[in-house]
Amino acid sequence: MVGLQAENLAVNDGPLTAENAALLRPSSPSLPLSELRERYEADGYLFLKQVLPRQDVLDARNAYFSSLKETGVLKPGTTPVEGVFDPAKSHLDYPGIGAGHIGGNGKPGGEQAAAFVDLALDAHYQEWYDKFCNHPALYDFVARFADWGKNTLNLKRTLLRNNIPGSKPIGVHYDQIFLRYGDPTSVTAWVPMGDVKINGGGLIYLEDGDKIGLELEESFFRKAKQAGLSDEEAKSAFNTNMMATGLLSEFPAEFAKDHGKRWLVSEYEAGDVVLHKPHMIHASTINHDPDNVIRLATDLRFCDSSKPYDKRWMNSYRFNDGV
Ligand SMILES: O=C(O)CCC(=O)C(=O)O
Ligand SMILES: [Fe+2]
Repeated sequence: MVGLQAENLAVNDGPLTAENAALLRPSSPSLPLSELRERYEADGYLFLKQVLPRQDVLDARNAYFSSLKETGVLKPGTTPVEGVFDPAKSHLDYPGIGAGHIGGNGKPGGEQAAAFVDLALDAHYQEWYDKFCNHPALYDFVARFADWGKNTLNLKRTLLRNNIPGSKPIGVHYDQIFLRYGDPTSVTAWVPMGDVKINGGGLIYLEDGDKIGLELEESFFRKAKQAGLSDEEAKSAFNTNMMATGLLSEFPAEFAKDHGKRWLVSEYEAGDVVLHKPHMIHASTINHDPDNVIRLATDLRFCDSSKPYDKRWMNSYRFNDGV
């Protein structure tokens, strides 16, 4: 495995090296549940190796890129499942949904990009995608892990994120900001759809990020209350204390340094899934895959339907859906 010395392992504002990064801790899904739960509580994440059948993930990757092929995004002579970006093209003409921007989630790109963006959105409504998002291997695992049984609800709103090499990755955030009408017990499952090299644009987690996220949330709430808002208003006012997009920062390296923490990084294999807590701070690296492989991933969110959950997440993703 290529470790932290991988060439060009970087975030928006600079390189990740042994100075400011370390490796994510992998866990086998067959470990005792008590051990897996302890890790999730202590780390804020649980990096599950091979919890989905690899071939099912590759089939979904194949379906996705087959549907986008006609836009010319793929390198001639390569197969859809490889998902190799055509080096003759500019990533600006293939903007990723939900990559550089969340919160203000309007349609990215101009005229030139429209066909690609429309098809990338369309994928969210395909049968193969619905099946993938509801894969019993993951659903059953989460139902047991969270101990929610039949109350385990897989929220319908998901984002299929295609990070083309060189495009702008998502900034620093925690998910509760976007699920703020729900109980803060939801579980996000970040699902890479294909192998992702360590410098191929995978998700990264801040060491002790759950604790820091919780502290930030409390301070946002305090500030909103001090400004004279009611509890309900304070909830929706979190955004007024941060960037308009709901992000905490566009500069992961600086953010980690300011908090005296490192980013935890990894390569991922098709079939791996990372579960993370609603206040766990994360971001993404820039896709610098040396073979120009497009990083594709989706994020699924599970919650306990017997508790309040964010109803805005019960519809499939649309542009400008206000989340
Ligand atoms: O895939 C990404 O770049 C972002 C994913 C994310 O933020 C999440 O799964 O919560
Ligand atoms: Fe997130």
